[in-house]
Amino acid sequence: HSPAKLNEGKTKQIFELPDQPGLVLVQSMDQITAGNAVRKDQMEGKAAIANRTTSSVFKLLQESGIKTAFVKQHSDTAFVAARCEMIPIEWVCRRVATGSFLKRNPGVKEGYRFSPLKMEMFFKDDANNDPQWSEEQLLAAKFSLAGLAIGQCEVDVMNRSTVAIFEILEKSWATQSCTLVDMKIEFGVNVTTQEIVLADVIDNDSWRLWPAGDRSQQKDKQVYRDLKEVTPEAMQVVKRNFEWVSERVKLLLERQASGRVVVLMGSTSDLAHCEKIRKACTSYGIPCILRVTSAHKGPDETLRIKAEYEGDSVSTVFVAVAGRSNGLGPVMSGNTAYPVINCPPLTPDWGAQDVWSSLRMPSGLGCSTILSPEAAAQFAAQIFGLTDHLVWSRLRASMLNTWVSLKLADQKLQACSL
Ligand SMILES: Nc1ncnc2c1ncn2[C@@H]1O[C@H](COP(=O)(O)OP(=O)(O)OP(=O)(O)O)[C@@H](O)[C@H]1O
Ligand SMILES: *[C@@H]1O[C@H](CO)[C@@H](O)[C@H](O)[C@H]1NC(C)=O
Ligand SMILES: *[C@@H]1O[C@H](CO)[C@@H](O)[C@H](O)[C@H]1NC(C)=O
Ligand SMILES: *[C@@H]1O[C@H](CO)[C@@H](O)[C@H](O)[C@H]1NC(C)=O
Ligand SMILES: CC(=O)N[C@H]1CO[C@H](CO)[C@@H](O)[C@@H]1O
Ligand SMILES: [Mg+2]
Repeated sequence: HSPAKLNEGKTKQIFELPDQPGLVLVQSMDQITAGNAVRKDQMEGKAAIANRTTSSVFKLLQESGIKTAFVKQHSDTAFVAARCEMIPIEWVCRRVATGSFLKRNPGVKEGYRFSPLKMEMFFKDDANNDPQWSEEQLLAAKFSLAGLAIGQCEVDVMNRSTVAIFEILEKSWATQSCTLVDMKIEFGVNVTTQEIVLADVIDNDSWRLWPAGDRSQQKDKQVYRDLKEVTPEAMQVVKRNFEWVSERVKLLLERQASGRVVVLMGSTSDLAHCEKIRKACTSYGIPCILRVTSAHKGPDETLRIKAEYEGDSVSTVFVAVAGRSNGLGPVMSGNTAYPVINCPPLTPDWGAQDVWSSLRMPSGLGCSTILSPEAAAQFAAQIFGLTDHLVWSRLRASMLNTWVSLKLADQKLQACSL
């Protein structure tokens, strides 16, 4: 028997998965619409392209730590997602002024750069052409979805999440020399967990992309909206553009630079401390190698190990873990151009004195000192994040998730004390 259709829109159908009640199948259709379906053409293969785009983008965001409805690819044209009740708002985020923003804000020149990002929201109401809403209007609507009331906290979470999602996609597209001009997304409430998650899809229709920041080379759906006449040739151009994006979008998942953290410990008594550094590095997707060496007792070995990691052109951040007198970090720092982070495991008895061996340096040394092993790994990640968008995205998502948990913790505490 065929699974029940839960919903059908202009571009996709949603099916129940009978054996997995918390999940749905999101099926794209070979149809492209613009101007709220006034213009509607079939484009063969569009569904498959859209599927690839959504899958890659959601995978990128998911792996970064953004909460999304996406679960896994199912077929050429469909993916499995957490079943959501959709919040009927389109969140729009803009870096560069263009399109409808210029019409609604006469006088602003195309190309004006928003920093911070410009946020707008639109109520999804086809009959009224999706009117723009203020935050106050959204609050006044008192939506409740999957048992979750959409109040100030939920609105703030969506607003913040949209900014983080935009920044991650913007950084990722920059690796392909492509400017993410603007983006629109939707959130749903996961019916199982009542969490707000990024849902629906992100495909060509969801953003404007300008290769090399050049509007004339735009690869997004605007090409289709701008067509004066829909001819087979014109549709081929649109399709080729879509394919251009879906090919590029796969590259967003690829690491641009290779890097590693090498933790040097003075003795294996510091192994537990070092394992914490390794674990945190792994959470950012950074390989981490542990070595034992003492700059006091075996300086020749310390320098030999250093040379080993300088010799293969893989970018390296060294972390020096040495208690009591930290000779290791400063000796490394004085002899390599790679960054060195001191992460001394301080003991309660002499720690306050020992820390000075990591802080007070001879001139010409640039090593930093971070006491928490997790924070040392985070700092190393921030160094790699300068050139590796995948690491940067995990840092950015983690910042968002911390902000959201604080917000939810406060909300819970307020509710309890009422
Ligand atoms: N994970 C999900 N769980 C439940 N419903 C979903 C999920 N993802 C998307 N939907 C919903 O599926 C429906 C069909 O999507 P489609 O985008 O084709 O609709 P549409 O015609 O564009 O209408 P809309 O204006 O609501 O987007 C939409 O109502 C959409 O919100
Ligand atoms: C949403 O629901 C699914 C299953 O229904 C669950 O596995 C998942 O962890 C939930 N949370 C998120 C963020 O998707
Ligand atoms: C999103 O948050 C920013 C910063 O708090 C605020 O200025 C803006 O009005 C919000 N946008 C919307 C659409 O709610
Ligand atoms: C949609 O994405 C494809 C790649 O999937 C891209 O080539 C194309 O330009 C986009 N299409 C439209 C109409 O925006
Ligand atoms: C069956 C199929 O081709 N589906 C594709 C949808 O997109 C993902 C991600 O790019 C591919 O891995 C799938 O093969
Ligand atoms: Mg839609």
